[in-house]
Amino acid sequence: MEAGLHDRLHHTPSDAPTGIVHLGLGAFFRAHGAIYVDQAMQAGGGDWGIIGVSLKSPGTRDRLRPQGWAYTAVELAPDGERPQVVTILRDVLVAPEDPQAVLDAMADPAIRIVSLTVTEKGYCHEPSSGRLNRDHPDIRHDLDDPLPRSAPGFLVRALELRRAAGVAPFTVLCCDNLPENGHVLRGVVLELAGLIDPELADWIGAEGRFPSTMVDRIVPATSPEDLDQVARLTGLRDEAPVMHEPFRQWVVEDDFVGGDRPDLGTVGVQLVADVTPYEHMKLRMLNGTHSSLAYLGYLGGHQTIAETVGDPVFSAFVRKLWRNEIIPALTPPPGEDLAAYADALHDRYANPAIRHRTWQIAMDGSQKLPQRILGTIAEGRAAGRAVPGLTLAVAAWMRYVSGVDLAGAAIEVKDPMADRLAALWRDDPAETVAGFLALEQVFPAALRADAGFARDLTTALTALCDKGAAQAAADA
Ligand code: CS2
Repeated sequence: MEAGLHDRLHHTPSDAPTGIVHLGLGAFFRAHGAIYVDQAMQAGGGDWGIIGVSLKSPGTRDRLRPQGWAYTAVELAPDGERPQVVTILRDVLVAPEDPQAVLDAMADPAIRIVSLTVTEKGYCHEPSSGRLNRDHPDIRHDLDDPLPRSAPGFLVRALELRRAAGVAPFTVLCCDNLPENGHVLRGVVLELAGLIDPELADWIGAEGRFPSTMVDRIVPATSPEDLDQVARLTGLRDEAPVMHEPFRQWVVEDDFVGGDRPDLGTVGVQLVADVTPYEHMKLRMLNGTHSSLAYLGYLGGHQTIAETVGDPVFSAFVRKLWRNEIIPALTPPPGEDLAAYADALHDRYANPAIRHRTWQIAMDGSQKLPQRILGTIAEGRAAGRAVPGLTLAVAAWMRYVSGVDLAGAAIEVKDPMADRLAALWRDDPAETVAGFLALEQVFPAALRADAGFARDLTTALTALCDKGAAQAAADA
């Protein structure tokens, strides 16, 4: 064991000042944004140390604190593992324990960026429309109580403190897999602020910046076996490592308050004027097929994405999805070849070193399907293009959230709408489909009103339940 790694892991050496508060300190951010910022600081200095905030539980803070907030990030390539130690975190706060401490950190003039990875459901919006869900219990709480619970609540209350103190707003940097994520978050924040104080909303609207971003790196949840693997690899017991694939991409709209940001361009971040084509490409080609493979793969008995695309039926299925259903609806971003992008995705999925569970990706489908799959289906149908594979994927989601797999075994469904979704299952597939298509929060109006889609979905659901996931995918 080299002494340097041990020293860095247990005694954080850098005392560079903080400039970023990050909400949602999950594995993804620690394996993606945090590494980019760490490298940008190593390359060019700056005062962009990060204060991480866990919005729910203290686990990550408790594991990182004895390590001086440092952790190992392990790149898992098919030909071996490469660990590095990341020392960009300066502190970790746990919002439910002390929301005031989080607000104080966000209101500090030294902080110029608040970034977020709080997952789709953390924005408390309606996935089909992107609007704030005013009935969300956390939003109802945050309207009355200046100590917030929700991510939008923290943003609004911290901006309120900055305005009162005469401090410029921070840039809000959304790093979740939502379409036009900065734009959607801006809308949610302005709506919530408007309900609290319309003048505050005007100020945020005029002075605030919410650049959209496209983020990409496959980062499965860290498992207990991963901790052992890291210990074997580095000779050190790290209680909070992250495991990630080699590939990474971050495309960021270059629109920051006062132009103030880390020098991300030097470490490979693409700074562009319009992120939309990149977002569409990534959400529909990667996340859309990820979710499709998660539901069908799970119902077909596969534990991971690598296992699923290792099955020739699902490998052919996903290639057909890209070629016939997804790529025809996309405008490629400048310089991107979508067929090559699809081939590269297949290689990434097949990486045997990454154990990305179908069950993990299947989580929160009600929040993910609109931007990943339903938009492509709606556009395909409007253009008269057949979309049988994606329709089958939606049918597989419906079966999955019923809570019972095709062999009759229980599924542990994780979704904010889980109870409502499970209650929609009927013995008659047409009735099940009718119940699901009435969900305004999930299905866009064009699909809810499309009788042909209801018929195709019923046929797909029937095929799935009669023939099983693999045969239905082979026939789609
Ligand atoms: C995955 C994503 O869990 C999921 O829903 O589709 O986390 C995916 O791995 C990342 O977006 C890849 O960039």
